[in-house]
Amino acid sequence: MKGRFITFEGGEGTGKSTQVALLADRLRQAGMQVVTTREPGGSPGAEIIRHVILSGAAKPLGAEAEAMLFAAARDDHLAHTIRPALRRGDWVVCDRFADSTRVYQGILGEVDQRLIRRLERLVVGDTMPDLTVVLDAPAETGLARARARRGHDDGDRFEGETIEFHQKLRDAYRQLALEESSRCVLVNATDAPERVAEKIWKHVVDRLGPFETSPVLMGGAAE
Ligand code: Z5A
Repeated sequence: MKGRFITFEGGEGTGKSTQVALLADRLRQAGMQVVTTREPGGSPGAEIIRHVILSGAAKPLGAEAEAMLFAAARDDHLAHTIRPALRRGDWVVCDRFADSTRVYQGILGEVDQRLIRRLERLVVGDTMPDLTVVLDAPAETGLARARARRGHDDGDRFEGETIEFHQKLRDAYRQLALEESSRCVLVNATDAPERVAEKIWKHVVDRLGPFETSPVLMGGAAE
């Protein structure tokens, strides 16, 4: 596979979708072909599974069954979107990936770690991200952003969880970033979006650069 694979992780409202779009713009300016995608979803089959999970229809089946559904969606997403793009040499920037299963189902849902690891090995294999950006913000900050964006709409399956759930989620992501520091970078997501994007860009250049592009495109505001 010739392309590069970057994933974004973090709790709700930490700004993953915002930063996926900003990073994709920046990579395109630097001359890369970029595919942006998301999980659950990102391919027609996986989008159907997304609907089933986020509607809450699968919740009564338990966290183990949800882990299997996320894995099935990921398998379709990898086969139809991610691996073809990487084979073309594109950069794939994905909003959530296998770390979400590790954290939501494995740690918060208390699904047996052996099942989580086996599913990951089976489905993801060696298509692990080259870089994972873990966005970090207090649970209250993320939830307030998500609530403001949502307006009067009901939240999805996970947005209905308690504040303690979202605090544990944050701790689990911080721990993951520490344990997998060769792949992950932890980025403070409480600053303005452009400033967060600048920090992420520096990590991308540092870990995956240099790019064959003009110094002007590589620059940007100071830290
Ligand atoms: N899930 C799982 O359990 N297992 C798995 O394996 C996978 C997923 C893959 C997917 O929900 C759910 O599935 C997710 C985990 C679970 N559960 N939850 N909750 P989703 O895709 O619908 O939602 P999400 O992934 O949690 O993302 P989000 O809540 O939509 O938030 P976000 O992408 O991190 O943030 P955003 O959309 O970029 O920004 C949210 C708002 O804040 C928006 O109005 C922005 O304009 C604003 N924003 C963004 N950045 C900033 C900054 N820096 N300052 C101020 N305001 C900002």
